[in-house]
Amino acid sequence: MKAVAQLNKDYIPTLEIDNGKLVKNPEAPSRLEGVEIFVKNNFECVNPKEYPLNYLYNIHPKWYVKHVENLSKNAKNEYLPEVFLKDRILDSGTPITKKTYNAAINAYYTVMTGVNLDSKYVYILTRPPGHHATSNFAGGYCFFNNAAIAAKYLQSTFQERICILDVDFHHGNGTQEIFYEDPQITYISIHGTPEKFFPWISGYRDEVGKDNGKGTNFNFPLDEGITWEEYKVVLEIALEIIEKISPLKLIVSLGFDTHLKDPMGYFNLVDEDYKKMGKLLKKLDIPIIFIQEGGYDKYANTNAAINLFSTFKEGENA
Ligand code: OKP
Ligand code: ZN
Repeated sequence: MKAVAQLNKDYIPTLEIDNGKLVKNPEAPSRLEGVEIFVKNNFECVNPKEYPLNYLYNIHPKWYVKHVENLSKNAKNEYLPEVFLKDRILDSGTPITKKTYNAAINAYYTVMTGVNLDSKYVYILTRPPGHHATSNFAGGYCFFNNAAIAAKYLQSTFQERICILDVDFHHGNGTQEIFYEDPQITYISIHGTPEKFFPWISGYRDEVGKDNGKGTNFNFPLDEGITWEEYKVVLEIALEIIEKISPLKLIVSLGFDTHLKDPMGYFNLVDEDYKKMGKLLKKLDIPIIFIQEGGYDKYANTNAAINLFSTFKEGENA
């Protein structure tokens, strides 16, 4: 197992609006600092390298990247949108600071470094997260869609099928939208039902893909309070789909906000459940690239990571 980490510790959004009130923004580097220590002590960990931006432009048009850059460079203190469509930010949980653009670009470098590592299992530990960003809208703390960039890079380089399994508590509306008509990239998500939880607008069962991509999008919305017994049944269905497709690589959009202790997610998985999740993923015997998404309790995140990855450390020198 190899890893690449870049937590952008100078990028600390402080605010978001929740229920009409300014509240503390939980998407801070501290949430992943325990995970980073674990990774550095246990995996071969490389430094991110710079890459040209063309693989970013395969997902996000140049004008959108420039737009994020401009909002960021012009930000005084912290910018929260007032007119969503004009600002191309979906929600009030995605403030922009002077450091936002650099952090999102650094995350891109980290993703590109990770997808080019020579190892059966790779962990890309970075932030800001990506799965809520569409090709031309930011949202849910996300600006550039890290998992989509990785998937598109692999698919176009190797002309092979790629699967994305999104286990963050929140539906990855951005990733779904980006690949909705793409027959080569399958998106599968297990998440809190959008009837009750962010991002509200998508993540329903009947969203199955469109045109050539019909049948390559799978949503498994679940109620709050789900424990491993119930989660496992759905995860096994998702893994059967992946097995059938037999992709060149599996990308896991990895959110730890499914943990009982997480303040933003409402499932009830506990530490040991992530070990079981890891075992099921490893049984697939398909190369996996894990990309960090959510997870907002520092201790829950650390314990989830230790348990999940314990299986991948053992045995073979993959
Ligand atoms: C990001 B990820 C806005 C509150 C909504 C957004 C949650 C974003 C989760 N008023 N909070 O998928 O972990
Ligand atoms: Zn989430």
